Amino acid sequence: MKLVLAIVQDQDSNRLSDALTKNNFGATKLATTGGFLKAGNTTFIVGTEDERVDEVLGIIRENCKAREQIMTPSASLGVTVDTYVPYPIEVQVGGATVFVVPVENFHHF
Ligand code: 2BA
Repeated sequence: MKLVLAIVQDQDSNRLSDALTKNNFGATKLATTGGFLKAGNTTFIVGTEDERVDEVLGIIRENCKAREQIMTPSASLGVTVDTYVPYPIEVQVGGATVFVVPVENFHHF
């Protein structure tokens, strides 16, 4: 058995949730925050049999789009405030960041 952890953009989360449910995957959604943009994103936890992992990955790929996001870097340590000009930069986010990890035990009481 495997655990698929997929970090996706909030805009894709309902569509992905519907697609997983329609295909009989059990999924849990967590409201999470990206470390770099400090913006909300959604993490899906999907436990599934090894032979269905590729199917989950296909569903994630089909339902999650890459998007450009603008961020304005904030002044950080080591930068003199007088000389610091926070130019906005464009960052490409997603479609999805996915980890597949082995499950040692699964219990459903
Ligand atoms: P964030 O950490 O908010 O990152 C958003 C996007 O910013 C990233 O998109 C990437 O394009 C860019 N980015 C991240 N760190 C950067 C850096 N040090 N310098 C320049 N650009 C940087 P994605 O790669 O698609 O990641 C989307 C979200 O997935 C991330 O949101 C984070 O929540 C999660 N994630 C990505 N890689 C991860 C990892 N290795 N472990 C855990 N979570 C991860």
